[in-house]
Amino acid sequence: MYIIIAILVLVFVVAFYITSKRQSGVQQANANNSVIFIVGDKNAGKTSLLYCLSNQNSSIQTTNSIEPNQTELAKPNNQSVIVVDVPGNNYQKEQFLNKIQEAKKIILVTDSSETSQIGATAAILYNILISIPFQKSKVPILIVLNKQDKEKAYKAPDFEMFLSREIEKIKKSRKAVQEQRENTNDRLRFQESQFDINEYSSIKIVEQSVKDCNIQEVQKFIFN
Ligand SMILES: Nc1nc2c(ncn2[C@@H]2O[C@H](COP(=O)(O)OP(=O)(O)O)[C@@H](O)[C@H]2O)c(=O)[nH]1
Ligand SMILES: [Mg+2]
Repeated sequence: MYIIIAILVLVFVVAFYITSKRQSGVQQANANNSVIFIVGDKNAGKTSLLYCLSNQNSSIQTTNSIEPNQTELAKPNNQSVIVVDVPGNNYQKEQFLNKIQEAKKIILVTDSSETSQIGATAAILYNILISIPFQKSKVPILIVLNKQDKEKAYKAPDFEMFLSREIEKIKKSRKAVQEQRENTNDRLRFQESQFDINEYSSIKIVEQSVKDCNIQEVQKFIFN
């Protein structure tokens, strides 16, 4: 009888040891992975970009953009990077802003043939800039002016001008609110000087066309 109990206890101990080892292994693997977010207005080309990156990789989970799609890419140094396509309805949510601290890098995609996207793009950028994780660690951001193949597509200098105008509008409306409770880490709204993206050394702007998977700049940003 005692022998049976002793054997059972031994089996439990060994099983527990094995599962706990395996779990810590998984946690370690996750810690080594870096996460990159693809954000941007609806129709900007986020999902197209993720498809190009994954090269129609079967690990990609396609949904109707309610939940994030993601893919895992192998880096030359054997580490991997997880790229997440964040759906357009998520940017205002605490949940996304809290997750920024997990992000090693952020790719902000905009349809540069649609000036109507600049307002939404500016709002996403603004929320990232005033988030505590960004202010602490200055996560590198790549702004992709997508759909350069389209005739009407604007270039980087025009984008910078439009963006600055939109950020100023956001600053003004947030200053008008002036509530203490609301986002106390939003110091940007009190900045007297006009918003200038060139003052942020961690932000880079590139012109690109995801359509034919011409995404060299994005790949450089991810893998460097
Ligand atoms: N002309 C052109 N169309 C593009 C480009 N990138 C994406 N699209 C198209 O834009 C639409 C929206 O793309 P999608 O990736 O679904 O955008 P998302 O909503 O940001 O995920 C699709 O019809 C794409 O085929 C591009 O570089 N050029
Ligand atoms: Mg999408």
